[in-house]
Amino acid sequence: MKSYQTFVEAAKTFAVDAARLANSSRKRHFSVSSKSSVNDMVTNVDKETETYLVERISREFPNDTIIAEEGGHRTGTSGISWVIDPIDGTTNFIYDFPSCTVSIGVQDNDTTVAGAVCDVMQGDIYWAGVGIGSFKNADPIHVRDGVLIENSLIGTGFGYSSARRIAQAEFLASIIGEIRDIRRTGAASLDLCYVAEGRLDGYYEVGLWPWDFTAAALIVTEAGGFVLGPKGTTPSGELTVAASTMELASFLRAKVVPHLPLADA
Ligand code: LIP
Repeated sequence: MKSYQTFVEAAKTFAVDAARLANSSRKRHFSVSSKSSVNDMVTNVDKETETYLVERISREFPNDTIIAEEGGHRTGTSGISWVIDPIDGTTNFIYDFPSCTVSIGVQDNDTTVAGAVCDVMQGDIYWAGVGIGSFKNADPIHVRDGVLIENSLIGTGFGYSSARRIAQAEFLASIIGEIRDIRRTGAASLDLCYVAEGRLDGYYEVGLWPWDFTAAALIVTEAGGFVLGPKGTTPSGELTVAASTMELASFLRAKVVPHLPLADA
């Protein structure tokens, strides 16, 4: 098997090149269609960027599995999986709102060993490898230290069905008085990278997909942060939590879990 460093470098290169491709289409007219609901949109740029990534990964890593948001799945034999979101934050991309990324996670069986998240509009590349730390471009990044729960800035997001969004907003109202404030960027992978670099103290969301969080969860933990799921430390569609301290991560999980399945449509 290739070294994990090979996957780190490849994920970074693929993410940067795919983000450049997506960004070149940003000012051009593009087609928009909806998926699970009228709010769950996808553009031809999502699909073209995914096709680019699937073709490049398949060419350079022909025996690896690919798991991709817009359906570009390939089944491999190597035990290595590439988990890709061609544009995380599609709504933002459509509105030219500055928060969308290309996210690429690499897993060895079920363990994430490399992750790269490229901010499409800013061009910044967040990346990490298991055991080597987290970086933004060439600079090491680390979570913000010493935050108190009542002073914490928390990111979150909302799903696509009205029932789910109402339940998520009602939950948010129940905790917003116990924290500093919330931020809602519209791209889970970027929220998680913001935790890794200290722009956010914590983040929680229900209803995500593996391509939203696989790469950025590693970037959080390699930056000294903590990632939790509904039980244990594996994030999932049921619940993804990240924070600079285990105390804050545990606080957020303890608040959300009694309300699950918050994500139910
Ligand atoms: C988005 C997530 C975001 C969530 C949005 C949406 P997409 O992913 O990154 O955190 O709140 O509802 O799911 O669909 O833009 O790739």
